[in-house]
Amino acid sequence: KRDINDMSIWDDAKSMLAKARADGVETAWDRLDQQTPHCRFCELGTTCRNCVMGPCRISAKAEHGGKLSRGVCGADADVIVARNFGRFIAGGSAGHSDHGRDVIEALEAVVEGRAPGYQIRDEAKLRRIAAELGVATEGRDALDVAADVVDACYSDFGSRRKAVNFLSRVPAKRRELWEKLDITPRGVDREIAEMMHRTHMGCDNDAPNTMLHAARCALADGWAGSMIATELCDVLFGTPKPKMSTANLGVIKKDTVNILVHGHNPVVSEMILDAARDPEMIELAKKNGATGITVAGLCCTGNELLMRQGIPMAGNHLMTELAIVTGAVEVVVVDYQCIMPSLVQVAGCYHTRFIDTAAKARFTGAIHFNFHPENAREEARKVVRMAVDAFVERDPKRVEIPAEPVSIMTGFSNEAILEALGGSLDPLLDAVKAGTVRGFVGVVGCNNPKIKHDSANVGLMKALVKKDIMVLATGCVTTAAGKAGLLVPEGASMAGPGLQSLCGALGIPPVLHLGSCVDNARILQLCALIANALGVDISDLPVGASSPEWYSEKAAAIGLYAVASGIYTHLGLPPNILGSEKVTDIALNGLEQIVGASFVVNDDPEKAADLLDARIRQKRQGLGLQP
Ligand code: NFS
Ligand code: SF4
Repeated sequence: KRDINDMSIWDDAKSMLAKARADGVETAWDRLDQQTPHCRFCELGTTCRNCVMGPCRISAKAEHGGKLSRGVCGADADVIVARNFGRFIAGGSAGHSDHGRDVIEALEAVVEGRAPGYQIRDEAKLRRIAAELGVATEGRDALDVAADVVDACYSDFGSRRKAVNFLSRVPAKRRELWEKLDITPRGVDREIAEMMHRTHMGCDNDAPNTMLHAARCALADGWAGSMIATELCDVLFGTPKPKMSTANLGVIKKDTVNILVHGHNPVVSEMILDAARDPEMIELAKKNGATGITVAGLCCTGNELLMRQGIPMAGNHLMTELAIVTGAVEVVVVDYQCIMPSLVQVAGCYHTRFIDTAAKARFTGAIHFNFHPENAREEARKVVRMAVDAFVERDPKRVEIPAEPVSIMTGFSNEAILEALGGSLDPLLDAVKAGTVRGFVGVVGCNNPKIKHDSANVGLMKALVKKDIMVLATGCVTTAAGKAGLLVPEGASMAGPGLQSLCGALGIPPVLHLGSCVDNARILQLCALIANALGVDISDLPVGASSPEWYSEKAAAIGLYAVASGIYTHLGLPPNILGSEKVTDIALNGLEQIVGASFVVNDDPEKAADLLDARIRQKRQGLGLQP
């Protein structure tokens, strides 16, 4: 068995890994060991299962004597790797964007008066978005405006547009480049469907061409699917404002009923939180011997509720199994994405109820509540009730809560950042010009048991802030940043002198939390705002992106839309493309010539920080600034 000290950098994780072993609970690390070594063909991306003349696998190895250089249809490694990568990107784009569509549906249900419990909480933002979408707002009722916003957003998913709506936010130079390359994203579903079409046997058999469409597909995610999810959730649940909260497994309380929300779409988790805050429910909890009800977050729906409502974060991706191992969780309620099916088994080892809520994400062995906007408020009450009832079954002898929570600061939407700056970007631009802040890097994404849990996430962030590079965090990186002390103003003591002084002046942390993974759209928008203010392209900015411990299709889509938007992007481990030199070279070099940014892969966070630093240096010089 692996040494627990090599599995995570955190004490709360290590304690629970030990408890999992003692309790006979299998974790992702155990299963990774069972799966290792992985299929080499699949790792290289050179297997194809796109038709039943195959499956085929390609090998350039001498021992195969040149006999495995093409699939039955004649596709070579380049074509197969590009096709697989394209489908991978389509999968990620579909995840974010279908989530975006669900949010449109929730807003539509509000407009039609059939979503009790939901409302428009930020009407000013609704009107701002409406104006951007060309929807009339003067003298109109909020619900009428929302009805037209719903229509405009739906239209971004179809085939009738030449470009998605929020392209109006993109700097002109970038839009022209996309036009020239013919990668302007037209419609979310269209680009995803076209990716599936192109990768059918006998269609797009030219790797660079497939890669370009992968970029288009990812851009539809970033500038439409994800952006719509973010913007409309702000309308429905409020635009995040800075606030304090807490993180790590210590947020699970010994004496309260504990409900963990997991997944991505706050349309479900917001209602759970609402029901859990109902005094009647709290009274019931007290009757059962608890002092109250805690709702804590896992992964991205946790980030959504953290940003807007300040709920505590129990953990990120690799903490989801371990949170249940505390033995103090009554209910895990999930919607979709990044929810390990193993959670059903882990929950089964304790008194924990595992509840799924989405017709499109059912888990065998789970308790199902069929949530939709019409019944969500009611269903959420049933879920909370179930948690309260389960509390009496908790076995105190099996409870171990391994940490005291740490403080974190959250809520840095672009609106909040602008407000903190006094309403204009100028103070920030001045700080960049003066070199107080040398640049920005979005550190985003997941955990992956192939990498010591959070070691690269934290290592990279610490190395960057030391170089006076401000970090913008989203997704599962958030909890890592929080546990490392980087999400509080005091964390500035870990930063270089410039960033330290800026953080001190504004009372902000060196790592700003911008939200969940769809909220990477906020980072895109911020980059566009800065580029427009300076009259340059996004690729001219001293910025970068990184996903040090990524695992998912969605993270790859984010990386690709960042690159295609002009942002140099580091990955801690490569996607499964190394079986094609051509595709690998496009990702690492070719894209720089085409879209002005590329990927870089490096598993050493210190080296990654140096690479991002060198990029920022180069871009600062390009803008005529001190490196
Ligand atoms: Ni992002 Fe969020 Fe976490 Fe990775 Fe999964 S929860 S959408 S994919 S694992 S950061
Ligand atoms: Fe093999 Fe070609 Fe079919 Fe893929 S599409 S499985 S390479 S025959």
